[in-house]
Amino acid sequence: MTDQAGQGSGGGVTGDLATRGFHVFSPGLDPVAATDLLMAVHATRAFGPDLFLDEAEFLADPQFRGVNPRPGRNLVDRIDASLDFVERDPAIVAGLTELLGAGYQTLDRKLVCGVPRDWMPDWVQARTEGKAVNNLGPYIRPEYRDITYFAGIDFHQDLIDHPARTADFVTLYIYLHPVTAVDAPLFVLEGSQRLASTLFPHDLTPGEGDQWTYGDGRGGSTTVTQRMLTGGTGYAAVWHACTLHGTQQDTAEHPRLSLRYLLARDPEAGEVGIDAVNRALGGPLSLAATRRDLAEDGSARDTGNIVSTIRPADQQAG
Ligand SMILES: O=C(O)CCC(=O)C(=O)O
Repeated sequence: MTDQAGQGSGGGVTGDLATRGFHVFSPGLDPVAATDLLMAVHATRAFGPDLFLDEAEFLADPQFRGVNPRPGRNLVDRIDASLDFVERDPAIVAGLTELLGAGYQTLDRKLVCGVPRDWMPDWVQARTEGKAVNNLGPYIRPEYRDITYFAGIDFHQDLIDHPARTADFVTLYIYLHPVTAVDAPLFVLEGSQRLASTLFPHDLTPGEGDQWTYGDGRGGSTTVTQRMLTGGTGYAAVWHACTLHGTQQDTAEHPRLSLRYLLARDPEAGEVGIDAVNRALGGPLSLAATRRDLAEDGSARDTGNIVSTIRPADQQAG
């Protein structure tokens, strides 16, 4: 087993993003406020199998695009609980200001649900088996698509959803309850940001213990270290848009509920932390096309799923 090196903040937000590709805020955010939000989320619907469409309803009009939260259909914008415990937390604000500038921009904020396998109808399980990106939005009733639902997602960069955009943004991810190995914790590949933007699915070969060899498709490669991000209510981590990360399917009996923000550099700022981080990367900061696993209709082709091959015994706390 590796040590718990990643659970704290090694070199501050900018330093950690430069060396590791991610930073864990220690201590995390107010657990009472996070629990208030969690309870408010649970009050909005019965989390369980009834979230799903019937197969016949799905087949009548399959929709693979436009199934995530969006303006006008985003639970965080109408929920009866405050997000100030995140957005006004002094350590979060200071860290993001150092990294992105005082006028950093919120590109997106939403709730993410890791869906337990037991909830999934057989026909959905059959459609998601072996797929790399199991965003369940297409199979969820439209009125519940104000949250993103995952049955795991393979190692990817968050640049994946932003073709042609520069990697001038980060993801802030917050657990709303304790997350252990069975609750679909985030796995990050420490050091993977070094290869800058690369095409999904990624070239990853398992190595010794928690190491992987990661190729950039341009002739370069590096060794990266798998870290599992587990923690209590209010656990908060931030990662670079080029840092590889993913989740396995939730194997607990309850969903994993998290908050996810995308936060971008202040366009008016002078030199900020992410500029130095990005100058040190060994490759392009954007890609015109970020993935090659999608069919014409937006559905995912069967490309396998690398993160799901990590066995529980190999899981190392990050
Ligand atoms: O919450 C999850 O299961 C996956 C989240 C993730 O990787 C992402 O939002 O980029």
